[in-house]
Amino acid sequence: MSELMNPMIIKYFSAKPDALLFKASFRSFLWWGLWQTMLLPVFLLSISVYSVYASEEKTSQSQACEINQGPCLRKIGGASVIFDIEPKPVKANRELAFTVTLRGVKEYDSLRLKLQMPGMYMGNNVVKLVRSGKGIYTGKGVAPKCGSGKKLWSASVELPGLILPETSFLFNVLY
Ligand SMILES: [Cu+2]
Repeated sequence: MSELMNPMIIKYFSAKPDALLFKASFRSFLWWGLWQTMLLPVFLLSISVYSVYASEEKTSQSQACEINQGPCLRKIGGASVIFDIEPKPVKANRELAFTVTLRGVKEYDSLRLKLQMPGMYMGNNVVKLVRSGKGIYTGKGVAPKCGSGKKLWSASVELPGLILPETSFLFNVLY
């Protein structure tokens, strides 16, 4: 057995207990110091990552829209997205004319407008908005009456190629 032990282990076992204790505590002190110096950059990095994530969240969130008061404006950087529905007041189970006006954004042939209820699957309801003027896109669709009695809808405009490829407007329908 003793022939199999390497010199380091023999040295370790033959060392005096207080010397061993000192070695062990000095080593743990070094580790602690290493942790402290490593934790600070990790901490700072996580804060910066979180703040970028938080601001990203903020810009991708839906915008509440008082649609019956008039069109909704959403600014994204230097671009503007204006959302409107006619006729007013906006009602469920009725044909609605959706208009999206883009300023400071490239021209598209058409846009996809997804109609959804937050937190509920209401089928695949996509309105095709066709370009009807410079930066103006229009199309018709229906927001069905919901069995749950909820009236909040989300209209998400897909803007392919932009930093924010989708922007949503929240609006209420009347029954
Ligand atoms: Cu619903």
